[in-house]
Amino acid sequence: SSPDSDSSKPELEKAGLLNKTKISEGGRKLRKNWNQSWVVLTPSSWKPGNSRPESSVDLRGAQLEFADCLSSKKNVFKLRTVTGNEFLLQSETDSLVREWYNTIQGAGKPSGQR
Ligand code: I3P
Repeated sequence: SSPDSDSSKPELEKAGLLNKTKISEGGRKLRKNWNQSWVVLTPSSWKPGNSRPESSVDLRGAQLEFADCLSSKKNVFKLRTVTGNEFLLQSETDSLVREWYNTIQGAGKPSGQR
């Protein structure tokens, strides 16, 4: 194994800029407020050290679907958590959105099903 796989360090799986808006909270519809966000995907064992996430989302059991019909923007997908919170995520870069979709899709499943 490489020096990078030092188990004392949290393993960062993916990070980048995406446009994000929350569209519902516990099943209740919210008014869209698109913002560019720095999105970091981390293992569930991860604990914030010096970084202070503005918000975090538990992806276990989350459902994803492409949802261009829910926005005037292109490359939009919807993330729905088991608690009924819904987010739209978007980027102008098609390939980037597909990468995030696939990575989040894998992260929300039990490891045997990825
Ligand atoms: C919303 C804003 C959003 C837009 C949304 C509008 O207006 O323009 O960007 O979503 O469309 O309602 P406001 O700023 O007055 O709240 P998209 O960019 O995703 O299209 P929607 O109501 O059709 O979702």
